[in-house]
Parts: sequence; C-alpha cells; structure tokens
Amino acid sequence: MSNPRLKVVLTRRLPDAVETRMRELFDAELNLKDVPFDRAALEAAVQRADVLVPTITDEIDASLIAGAGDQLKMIANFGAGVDHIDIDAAVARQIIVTNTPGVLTEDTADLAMSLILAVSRRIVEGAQVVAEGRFEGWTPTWMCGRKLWGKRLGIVGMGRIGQALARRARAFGLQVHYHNRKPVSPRIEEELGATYWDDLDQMLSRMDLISLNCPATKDTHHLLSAERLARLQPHAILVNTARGELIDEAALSDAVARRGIAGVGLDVYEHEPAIHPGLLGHPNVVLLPHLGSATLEARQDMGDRVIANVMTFQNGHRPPDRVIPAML
Ligand code: 8YV
Repeated sequence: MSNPRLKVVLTRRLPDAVETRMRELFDAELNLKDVPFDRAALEAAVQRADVLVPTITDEIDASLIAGAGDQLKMIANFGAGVDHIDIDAAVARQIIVTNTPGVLTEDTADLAMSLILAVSRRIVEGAQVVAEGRFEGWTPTWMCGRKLWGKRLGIVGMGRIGQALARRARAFGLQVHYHNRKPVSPRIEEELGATYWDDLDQMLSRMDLISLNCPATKDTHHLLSAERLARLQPHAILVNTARGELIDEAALSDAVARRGIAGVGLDVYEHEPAIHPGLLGHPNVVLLPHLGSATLEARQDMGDRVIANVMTFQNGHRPPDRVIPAML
C-alpha cells in the first residue's frame, strides 16, 4: 500500500510544471496570489502543513518553529541558502530541513561574472547613455572602464558557486585567489589555478576584484565590516551575489562616497528588498534585484529538487538534500 499523501504548503508560486507535479504527488496547497506570507499566514501554515516549502522571503525563526503543530515534519526550502531558517530550532523539533544545492551554481556564477564585467566595463552606464540619446560619437578618452585580463580576483568562499566563478574568471584571464575556512583539495586548487589566502584581511588589501560567495551565518555577518572595507584598494571592485548580510551596507555606502572603492555590483541586500539609500544613484554601483538563480531552467530544477526531497520523505526515506545530513 502506498504512503498517504503529505500536506505540502507552498508559500510562493513556483513554476507551473512544478506546481502541477506537486498537485499530482502530494496534497499540495498553492499560494496562487504569490503574495509573501505575513507572520499570521506563516503561523497558520505551520499548524496544518506536514511539509512547508518556504523561500527566502519567509522568516522561519525559532518561535515560528516552536509554535508549529506536531504534524510539521519537514521544511523543504526552495533555494540553496537557508539563513532565513533557524536550523537548530528545527533540529530540536526533529523537523528535517532540505535545500536545493547544485542546480543554481552555474547561473549564480554567471551573474557574479556579469556584475564583474558590468562594473569594470561600465556596461549599465553605457547602455543608459544610449537609451537616453546622449551618445554623441566615439572619443579616445570617454567612458573608459578597467581591463580585466591579468587582474587579481579574490573569491571569498570557495564552495560550488565560488569554484564555478573561478572557472569563468580563468577564461577571462584573471588570476584567481581565494579565502575559505580551509583550502580546497590540491586537485581542485590546481584545476582552478587558485591561490589560497588564510588571512582574509591580507587578501582583501591585495585584490583588484572581490566576489563574495559564502553563506550568511552568524560568523559571516558583516564579514565586510567598515574596518575590512577600509582595507580595499581604491581601484578595487566588489561584487556580492551571496547574501546582503555579509556586508555592512552603511559602511559600504560610506566607502563609495569617499571613493574608497572604485565600483560595486550587488544582487543581494542587507535588508532586502530595501537598499541603503547611499548606494543609489552612483554610476559605478550596479544594483540587481536578487537575480542569481533567476533562469527558467534553474527555477524548474530547484522545484524538481524540492519535489525529489518531499517525495523521498513521503516514501519513508531520508531526503537527499538534508541540510544537516545526520538527521533521521
Ligand atoms: C533563490 C538564492 O532564488 O537559492 C538561494 O539561496 O539566493 C536564490 O537565488 C532564493 O533563495 C529562493 O528562495
């Protein structure tokens, strides 16, 4: 006899094909309005869901988890980052947390590389000049950006996305440097041609370009503090496609104002969707609306991972993408 269908509550709309499949496999409750759940809606959802499928727009904190009904057995996050979920609180209640690793790696690395190119070569600024009818003809000295070939890129966080960025960066002739909790294996280091820096401060002060590719945790909150930002070379460019909390945004806007940094490319923000006003309106600051995994293919694949995790659980097995592998 097959297992009973789990009640799966989705907090946001997911790609059509994902929702259709979820309805076939589970007792799925969709959020057809696609309005983020407010606190009351989240509290009600954890009272009826066997499986909650949240996204980054949901704060799944300790008190929400503590107030969940006994039927809540799994939080199957649609996304790789789980910093919006209190994992310890979930573990304490024996609630399994899964995510969607791997399937958004290449797309997020593409976006990091795009920001590096956009800021270095003034692409957004140039497009605006044309769109506003201000292009009056080529001149030898106008709109010059910075060459990439031969420059030093420092990658902070050499996980899947950091490595995918390193591969792209090599193809652009960049010298790859990285800081990580520990060095990657010698085989990967050799493949990437990457140089390890144990000391983040030292690496930051020597790089032409810096990309943040590590998760947001309590240890990485404001990793780029005012003090660290002050270490950057004035010609340095910083891009962040990871999490806004990694940077002290007020300090970054000060650095932009005092020209302590040459350019910034951000896809994520400390208080998303709010953006520090000091970062707005600068031609050398390119701001995107959290597009890292925003391709049709990645979003479908992310949905497929959620389905695979929930289906495995419904069948009585350990879901493949458990954030804490030891669980269950
Ligand atoms: C996702 C992301 O789209 O997966 C992640 O961690 O940052 C995004 O690209 C988002 O988290 C969806 O929940």
